[in-house]
Amino acid sequence: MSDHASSKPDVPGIRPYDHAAGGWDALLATARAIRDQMDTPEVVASLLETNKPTGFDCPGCAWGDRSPSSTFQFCENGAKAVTWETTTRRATPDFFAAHTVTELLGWSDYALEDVGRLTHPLKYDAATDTYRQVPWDEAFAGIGDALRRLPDPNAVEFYTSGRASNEASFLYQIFVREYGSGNFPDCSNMCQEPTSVGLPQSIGIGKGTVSLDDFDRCELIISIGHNPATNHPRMMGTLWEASGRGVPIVVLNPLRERGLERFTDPQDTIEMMTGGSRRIASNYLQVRAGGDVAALKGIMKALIEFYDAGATEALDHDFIQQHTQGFDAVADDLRATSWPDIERDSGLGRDELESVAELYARSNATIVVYGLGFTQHNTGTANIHQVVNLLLMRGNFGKPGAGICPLRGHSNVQGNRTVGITEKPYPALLDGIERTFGFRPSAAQGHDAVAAMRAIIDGRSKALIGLGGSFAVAMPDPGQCFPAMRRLDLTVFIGTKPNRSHLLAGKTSYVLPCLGRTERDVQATGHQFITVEDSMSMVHSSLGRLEPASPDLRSEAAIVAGIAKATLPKSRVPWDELIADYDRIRDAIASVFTDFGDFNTRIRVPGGFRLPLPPTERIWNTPSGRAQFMVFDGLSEDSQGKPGSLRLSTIRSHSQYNTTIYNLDDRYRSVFGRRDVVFMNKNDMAELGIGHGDLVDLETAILDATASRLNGLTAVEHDISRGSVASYYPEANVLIPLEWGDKQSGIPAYKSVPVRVLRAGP
Ligand SMILES: Nc1nc2c(c(=O)[nH]1)N[C@H]1C(S)=C(S)[C@@H](COP(=O)(O)OP(=O)(O)OC[C@H]3O[C@@H](n4cnc5c(=O)[nH]c(N)nc54)[C@H](O)[C@@H]3O)O[C@H]1N2
Ligand SMILES: Nc1nc2c(c(=O)[nH]1)N[C@H]1C(S)=C(S)[C@@H](COP(=O)(O)OP(=O)(O)OC[C@H]3O[C@@H](n4cnc5c(=O)[nH]c(N)nc54)[C@H](O)[C@@H]3O)O[C@H]1N2
Ligand SMILES: [Mo]
Repeated sequence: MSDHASSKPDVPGIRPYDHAAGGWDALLATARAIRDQMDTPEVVASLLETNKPTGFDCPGCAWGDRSPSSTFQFCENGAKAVTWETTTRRATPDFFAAHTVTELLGWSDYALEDVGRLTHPLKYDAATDTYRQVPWDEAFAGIGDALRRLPDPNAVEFYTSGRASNEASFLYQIFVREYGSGNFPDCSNMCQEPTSVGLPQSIGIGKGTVSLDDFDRCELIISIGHNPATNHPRMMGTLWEASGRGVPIVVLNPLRERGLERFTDPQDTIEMMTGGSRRIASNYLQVRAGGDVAALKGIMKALIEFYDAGATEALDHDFIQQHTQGFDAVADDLRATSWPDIERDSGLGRDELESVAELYARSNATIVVYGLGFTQHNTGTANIHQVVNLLLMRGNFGKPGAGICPLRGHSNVQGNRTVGITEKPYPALLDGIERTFGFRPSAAQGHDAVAAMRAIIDGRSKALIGLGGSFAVAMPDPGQCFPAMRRLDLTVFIGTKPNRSHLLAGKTSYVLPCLGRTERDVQATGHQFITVEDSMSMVHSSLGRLEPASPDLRSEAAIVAGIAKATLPKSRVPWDELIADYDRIRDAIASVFTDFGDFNTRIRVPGGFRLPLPPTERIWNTPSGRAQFMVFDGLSEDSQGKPGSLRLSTIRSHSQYNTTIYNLDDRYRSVFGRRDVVFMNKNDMAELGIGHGDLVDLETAILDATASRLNGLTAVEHDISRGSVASYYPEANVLIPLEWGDKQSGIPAYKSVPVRVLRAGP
């Protein structure tokens, strides 16, 4: 980009940023976050407790941790997540009395959360259009009463955002199932659902199979559709080390992301002092948005061609024979797929794909890691199948240094699933609940996120409870979702800071403030810790030590229990006993889920324990007892876009956490102080007659769908593949129809929306 940057016109807020990711600028940004949000030394010192065995689990991401003895790992965005929670600002009842909900709806997402931590339970008062303080008991009684009065438990949606601890999520799902609902829309439905659905079909479990030790031993990393310097910053240390060992790193991403190109490790004194950096990607393939199936098929086709030409070591024949099923059908499909089609749909050259196949054929231990750029597509589940096909071809499961690594989003989204937050109940879960609590929940499938929002829009669902998060803002199509929320009979949000979803108050609405991870949680038997599961299936404890933001906060687990007791006076669950001592919740978890045997002992070993992952022992819990090659007929779903449309990817800036906006900079992409931009390829711009800095409108261009528009963006020339454009989430969600997504997993295709870019009218 920088070579022609000088010839481009000046655009406010767009300044070339040429440094490697990390380095001094990351330290400075951390210092700024601390200065802006925290002003007591005790709180600043708490940062050093992040991810230590005696400290709290970082709420920033779900990347694994090194051995328990390791020192504090520096991470700019982890520090931002912590400072955002430990801020000294407060959203008090006085604040809410002074601002009507209508007024607050006009504030930006950034301004809303920046008010600070919620301090008291609140109830919406329609007469004054304000949230008013309400005593906890009154809030619980009101919610219980409203839930009991609803004629059908399945008319209530129970949303979970992935920060909730194992203990809180477990109690929540037990409560919901005893109440009689099976509706569990959750944030996992929006990020890794294709993994949860597709991976079990392929290898018998819906989780990643690698550990951090595997990264020390791998010979090749293939990294698809994620932006680790921003979203999984602790992963940068791992990639940096692998690069230092000379491991090739192949990147598939439409955008050139700085952190995937070069990284200066703030932990490395020499690099910091000399201004040095390390290359991350050895091969950077700028795939077209939505072109990953085509790219993977290209790599696999090349592999088959090497094999057919006599290089039989290109495939792991013994593994395919002993452990898999369906290889021939996949090989036939690849032979029948033409290179010109692969090149057109992937946007990549045959030579680029063949070079990757050569690297892959030479590697004895390959890890594929992927994020949302790979999952949030109409072909999300098919993408997972294809990448597993690739790994199976060379036996990359059940040996050191090899495997699959889906990057989970929220710090405990994987744990939420493990302890039973799922709209698809399975027999072992129902048996376990019956064994432990003496009731058998319904086996019926409930609503996932899209189905839940559809039911709210259609008026079939009457109430929404949100354990964290900002459901309405996270979903596509706010034009439909926002007004529908306000028609609900009851909304309840358990959160730490005010956000837009809280303001979309239904007829009766409560906002209940909870403790964050960093804060001391004291119950009847004393100071409690909670547990979480990271992307590597490691379960470990997290202990908050800070003084709570307000004496009126309660833990998420205690709030769930309060609602449950008020809703189900004859509950079979001993709520008070469980809340008094979280060890008892963990005993119940171990009773329902046999993988958690001896939970309370094993969790006290520093570093915690790993849940079983059968594919790492080459055990395949699939119907055939083998790993399954899966055919996908085709290369992409391009046909659903109107002719001439481009593919829009909605992405995160460096200064946001999902719907939480920390500030308006996106340093690594050279954007400062604004978010109203659309990144475009210069050839696409030339073809459309759009210049760098021009005002444009985006219009959805899906066949048979009504077009919605996002007006007044500034077009920014960027190093992005042809045919692809990118803009920020959540602003761009107006362009995405609710049901635009993967039919198999239900995930919205947030990364692949056909759009037109139009010059803004006068
Ligand atoms: N600081 C911070 N940390 C976070 C979060 C946050 O918002 N802020 N969010 C958390 C959550 S919940 C999640 S799920 C994760 C998200 O972590 P990521 O998966 O890294 O999320 P995105 O920013 O959405 O980035 C996706 C990447 O995919 C690329 N991409 C877009 N379209 C395509 C495509 O068609 N093919 C390919 N191969 N790539 C594509 C984009 O260019 C971008 O680099 O991070 C977690 N961690
Ligand atoms: N267009 C587009 N849309 C997307 C995505 C995308 O890539 N593109 N990504 C999707 C993904 S991956 C996700 S995960 C969703 C995010 O969806 P959510 O998880 O619903 O959203 P967050 O922004 O993480 O939630 C922020 C709120 O959580 C609350 N909170 C913070 N910490 C805590 C805590 O410890 N406990 C509780 N109870 N509450 C807390 C605060 O009140 C804060 O306002 O968005 C999805 N939407
Ligand atoms: Mo996510």
